Amino acid sequence: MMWTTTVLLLLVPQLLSSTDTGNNANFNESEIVNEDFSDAPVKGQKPGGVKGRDTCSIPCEITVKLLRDEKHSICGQLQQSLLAFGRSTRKLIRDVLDEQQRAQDILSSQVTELMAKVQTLSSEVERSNTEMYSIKPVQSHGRDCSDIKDNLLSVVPKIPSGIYIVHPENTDSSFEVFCEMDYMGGGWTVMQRRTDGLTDFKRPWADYADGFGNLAGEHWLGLKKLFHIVNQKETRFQLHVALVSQDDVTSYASYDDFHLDNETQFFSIHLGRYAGSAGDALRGYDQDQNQDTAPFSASDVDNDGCNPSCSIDNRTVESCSTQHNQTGWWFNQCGLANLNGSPEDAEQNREQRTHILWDTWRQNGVLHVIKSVTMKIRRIATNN
Ligand SMILES: *[C@@H]1O[C@H](CO)[C@@H](O)[C@H](O)[C@H]1NC(C)=O
Ligand SMILES: *[C@@H]1O[C@H](CO)[C@@H](O)[C@H](O)[C@H]1NC(C)=O
Ligand SMILES: *[C@@H]1O[C@H](CO)[C@@H](O)[C@H](O)[C@H]1NC(C)=O
Ligand SMILES: *[C@@H]1O[C@H](CO)[C@@H](O)[C@H](O)[C@H]1NC(C)=O
Ligand SMILES: [Ca+2]
Repeated sequence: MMWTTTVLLLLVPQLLSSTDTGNNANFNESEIVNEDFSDAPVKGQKPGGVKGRDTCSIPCEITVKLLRDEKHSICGQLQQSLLAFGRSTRKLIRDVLDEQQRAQDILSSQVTELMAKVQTLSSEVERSNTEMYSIKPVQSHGRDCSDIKDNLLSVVPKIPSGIYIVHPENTDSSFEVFCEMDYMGGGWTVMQRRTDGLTDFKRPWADYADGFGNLAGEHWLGLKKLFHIVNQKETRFQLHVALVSQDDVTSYASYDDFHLDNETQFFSIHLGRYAGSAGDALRGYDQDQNQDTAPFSASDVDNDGCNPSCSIDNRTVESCSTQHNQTGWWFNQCGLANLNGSPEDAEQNREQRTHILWDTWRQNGVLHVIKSVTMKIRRIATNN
């Protein structure tokens, strides 16, 4: 662009001066060029050969010669300039085209990249929708997954795991839950699942009360729904915590009388007797660490027993939820269990209490690195 402007600026005075020597006011570019071409081979031609309107005497002839020479040289320059201009214009156009091509190439590679990303995402979505059991909740009502299992067992030989609608006794509410029908005899209502860390568990009280996440994947069923299930008349529930370590070692902790107090009581947890292979982390090693009967805390509701503060690992802690990456749990002076932490990756800082914590599951004193956990409940047959 710069170059073009410069050429034009250089050309303008020359063109103007050519006009002065040629047909006044009636300037015709192509005429000049033509004239120049016809002049070019006539170098050294006799002065008398000048065409044109002039009928001059000798001094006039000299003037004509001078003018002719001047015109000739100007026309030569002009021709060269035009040729150069043409070359440059072609180069410029080539450059512009090249640049456009490059831009187009970059754009199309970006488009390709985006398309690939979209494809990955949609296949990811498809996979999480189809790979995990049934997408649509099964329209088979029961009070909880144990009840559904009992109701269906006489009708179908094999009951699939998946999302079912339940309607606990003495409540107005019915809602979806994930039922595990294969694991350990089936009939399990899943109340929490942590597997890939993709669901945000940094949540306020309202979310822990109502539930969040994706029932077929990571989720927290919600304290209100859980309360409805475990507080049905003449039922008793078992809580089963299933842990998987990074090395694919599994273990469990089981409690035989799991129930919650109501929301006024901040859904305090009650456990019953422990059995299992992972250790009783919910009770810990001494009374200070016991979470049995502890009320629930979240990032914005503090019932954690650190009032105003606790000393944990020589650090002053005012909020266990903050200490545990803003998750909700039945903290009691924080304690040794929090299954709502993040699935741990190997590089993560062990000093921080942000991962899935079950402090009694150790091998030779070393904590297992927990990559996934499921909390599920099932009715226990009562003797009557
Ligand atoms: C300019 O020259 C062309 C070609 O010789 C001619 O057709 C045209 O009429 C001329 N224009 C003027 C304004 O003289
Ligand atoms: C804290 O929680 C967020 C959201 O779930 C997560 O992305 C982050 O990795 C967690 N931090 C740690 C240190 O685990
Ligand atoms: C919650 O439980 C307490 C103690 O059992 C009871 O006094 C209170 O009325 C209950 N609140 C609701 C809203 O049911
Ligand atoms: C806490 O401090 C005491 C005394 O300063 C020290 O002996 C102990 O090892 C510390 N504990 C931790 C977990 O850092
Ligand atoms: Ca506190």
